[in-house]
Amino acid sequence: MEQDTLKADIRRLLAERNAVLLAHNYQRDEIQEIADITGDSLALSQEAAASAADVIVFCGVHFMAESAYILAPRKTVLLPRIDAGCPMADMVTADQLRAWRAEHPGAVVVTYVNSSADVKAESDICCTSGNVVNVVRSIPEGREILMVPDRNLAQYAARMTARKLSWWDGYCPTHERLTPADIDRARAEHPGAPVVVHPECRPEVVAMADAVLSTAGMYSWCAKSTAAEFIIGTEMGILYKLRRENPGKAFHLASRGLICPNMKLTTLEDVRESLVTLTPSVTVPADILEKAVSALEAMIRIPRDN
Ligand code: CIZ
Ligand code: SF4
Repeated sequence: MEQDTLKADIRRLLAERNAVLLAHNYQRDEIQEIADITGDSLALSQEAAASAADVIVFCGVHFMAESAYILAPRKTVLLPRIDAGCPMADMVTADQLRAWRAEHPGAVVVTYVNSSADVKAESDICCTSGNVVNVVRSIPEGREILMVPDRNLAQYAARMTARKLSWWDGYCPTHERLTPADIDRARAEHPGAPVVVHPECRPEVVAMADAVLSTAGMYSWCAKSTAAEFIIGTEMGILYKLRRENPGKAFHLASRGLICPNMKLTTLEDVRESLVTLTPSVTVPADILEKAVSALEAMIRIPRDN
């Protein structure tokens, strides 16, 4: 089917179903183009909760749809590709976290939103890349802090807050691929362009960057900057909106490896099919939801730091 026909079909079905289409900043260009709202996982979950729609079509990965359901359990939350997961979220299980926690009585568990609902349910507070620094600062000095699952985000937060943290050994395979040699090469190709990277990158890459930001932070930083070109160290989907919102500026991906296969799974055909069948839907069992919602709500009360 032609893209235009597919898009028209999707818009019609969205209206018929009283549905809203949310797309993560790492989704394919055509998905972002047709979405009602694009954003990071935090912004999208909040939009899901605030929306008057009966159905949320979440174009992203599984943990994001779970978070949307946790914050809006009366709505139908569709994840057009149920196989779109996050390898980093899968690197820690609820059993593993319970066992780690048991070894550290009294510790505060800070869990990155890139985690399953089961893991969130074992946590005190969640964080995103947009508020991790403020979340850590909100914890009283002297309390032990355990962070899951991202070792790179945890090391970034430890450096920014000068706090001692313990971290789980998880990582994002996509961001992990970006190396200091890639940054050197990009800087040689684009002299003077600021290097803007995500805190999921390795600490040695983070140390080389001019700015370390969430995707939401990157949009506002690049819009405000007077630079004419930028080297971007996060998943390539971010380029769509950066280029559209900043027509006079050039954005170069720091490495060709910055593609998340899971974020690229969802196609227009999948979205259309999902709206026709109202499947696959994502739910969270009530006992898990009850515990996970307090960690997510605690996170939402902490303002963004970027
Ligand atoms: O929180 C998110 O949506 C992710 C995965 C990245 C970011 O920095 O926005
Ligand atoms: Fe997970 Fe990394 Fe893909 Fe985000 S970019 S969904 S953290 S694997």
